[in-house]
Amino acid sequence: MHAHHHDHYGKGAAGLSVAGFTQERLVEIERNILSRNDMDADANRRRLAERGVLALNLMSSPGAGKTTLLVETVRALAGEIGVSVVEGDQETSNDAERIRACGVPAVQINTGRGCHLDAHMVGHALDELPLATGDVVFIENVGNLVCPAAFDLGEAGKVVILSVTEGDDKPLKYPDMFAAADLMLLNKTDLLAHVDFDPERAIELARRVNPDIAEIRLSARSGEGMAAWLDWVREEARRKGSEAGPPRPSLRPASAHA
Ligand SMILES: Nc1nc2c(ncn2[C@@H]2O[C@H](COP(=O)(O)OP(=O)(O)OP(=O)(O)O)[C@@H](O)[C@H]2O)c(=O)[nH]1
Ligand SMILES: [Mg+2]
Repeated sequence: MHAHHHDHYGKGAAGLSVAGFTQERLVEIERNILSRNDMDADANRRRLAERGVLALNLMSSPGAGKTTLLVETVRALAGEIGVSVVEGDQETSNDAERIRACGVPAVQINTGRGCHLDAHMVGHALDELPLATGDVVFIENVGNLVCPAAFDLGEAGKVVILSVTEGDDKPLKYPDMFAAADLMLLNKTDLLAHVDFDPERAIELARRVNPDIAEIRLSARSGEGMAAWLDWVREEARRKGSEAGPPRPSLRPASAHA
């Protein structure tokens, strides 16, 4: 890479530089990939809407606490709402196993070198899950604050999790993620006393890139703030379920059970 050949490295029309590719060609490639993904995402969205199922796309940097939060969430909601999980990681099925240990169906997707889930992968995962009216499917994306922001999965809502150990400046450094999210969860509040993280500043910076972003502070460890998050999920699930018409039973049994 010869960054000095460019006036502003990565600042061309494509937003990145790849040796041997013109900016125009890169823009065209990106457009083709995204339009294919958007068609698959629309198919997922229709299918979920017909069945009255709420899908939430959870995104964060590695280790912000997505799986830990999901374990606590499915434990709290199981028995009350039908829940299932799609897990995205480059490698391993560790996270799906953590969910299945709670008695909740989970499908693991391994993206290999890929840095995000796409709508096609999620469509296949949905085939494996029971989808009944009023249910919630949580999708845990691959851990990073960049790639997952650009790919619509057909979900109803995007949730970004920012933990207090990551620094309160992240919304400005990764603006695409915070611009795309409907809800920001500030996680690991039990650690606030030990880190220089100003929750008010994090929220203010997130609102600069996305004035409409909702915010909940919580700790999956201590349970603080979990009630507000669970109520948010319940309300979104109720809304989706009521949009779908009369309740219908699941079309297919879960083949991804523990
Ligand atoms: N203190 C504290 N630790 C937490 C909390 N939530 C998660 N952790 C810890 O953070 C670490 C990472 O948690 P995970 O749930 O695996 O994070 P993740 O976002 O799923 O990580 P990836 O799937 O690798 O991207 C684990 O050691 C958790 O125990 C919290 O609320 N407080
Ligand atoms: Mg995880």
